[in-house]
Amino acid sequence: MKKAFITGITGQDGSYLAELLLEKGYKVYGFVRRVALEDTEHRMSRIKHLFGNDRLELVSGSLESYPSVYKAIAKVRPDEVYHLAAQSFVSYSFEDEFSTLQSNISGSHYILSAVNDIVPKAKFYFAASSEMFGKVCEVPQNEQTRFHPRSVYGISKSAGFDLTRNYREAYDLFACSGILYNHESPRRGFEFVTRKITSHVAMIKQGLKDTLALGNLEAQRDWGHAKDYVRAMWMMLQQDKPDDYVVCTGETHSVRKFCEKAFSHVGLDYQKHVIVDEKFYRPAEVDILLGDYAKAKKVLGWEPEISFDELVTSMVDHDIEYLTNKNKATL
Ligand code: G4F
Repeated sequence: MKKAFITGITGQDGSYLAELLLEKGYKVYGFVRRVALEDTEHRMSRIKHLFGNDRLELVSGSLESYPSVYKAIAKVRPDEVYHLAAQSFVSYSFEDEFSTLQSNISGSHYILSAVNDIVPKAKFYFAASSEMFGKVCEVPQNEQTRFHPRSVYGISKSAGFDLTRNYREAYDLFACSGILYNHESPRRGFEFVTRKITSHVAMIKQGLKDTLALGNLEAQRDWGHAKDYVRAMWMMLQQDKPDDYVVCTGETHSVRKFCEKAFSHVGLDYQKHVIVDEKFYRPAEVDILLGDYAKAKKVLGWEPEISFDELVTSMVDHDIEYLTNKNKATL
């Protein structure tokens, strides 16, 4: 039985990836912090439904400690490693540059080094990001597009991408990076703009709130569904050769457009509820992201299956249902 090791298993992508790998017959090991094990109700909410599966095991440790990462890899000896864990909220990276750089770069370095030392034949996936393109020098972006990150988060992902490529070139590790564009779902954290919008749509619809304060409504993103994107991660590790791939939908929409769709899905006019608050503006913005997934399509046979409309409506429907079941508790 193949063994997969996932960092970030309690997050949106980790939970969908764990489901996919369990369906495919893998034994799945999730690397989690001890605090998460002690607070399963909140921190494990996305994977709680998988707990009955005896092919899922959680290994406690911290990406901030090399010995802890080393011990976990030595214990599991995985065939495939998916490194998804990171401080992934771009806004926060402006507030605490140092911890974002420290945890994102060192965490990636520790795990690459441990994998290379202990299981050099394992296949490794790094969750890179379209934030690396930042102030884009071309539209659409592809694997050849030059990076110009606009946040410490983007810088940390560029460093992780370079580390991953270097382990591939210097030590022959089967190491791939997925340059993933924004990907969302009903499991998205509430701090990201899509879920902030859909959760507020639900609360406004139920009469629990009246306004939604946002920052830059003109920013454009290539938004896909996380479920489609974890499939691409797995496909990268099933190839004969390691490589890097852009994973996106090839469509871009503004935050304003997302609002319009989400509010109109429940018969509301976003213009009556959305207000702009400058405190949500970033010191440096990524104005537009639009990817070209031609390489992933050609080499992996990957294509997104869930449309932008389905993404928006499924998130709104989920949040409405959630509120209804919670007897109108706030989201
Ligand atoms: O949802 P966001 O916070 O996502 P962002 O910054 O694009 O990053 C996400 O996608 C990346 C891939 O490209 C990942 F690497 C990263 O980890 C994360 O998953 O913001 C999207 C856009 C931004 O332009 C932001 O300025 O929405 C704009 N925005 C406007 N008002 C807001 C808000 N974003 C947030 N979070 N909250 C607002 O009130």
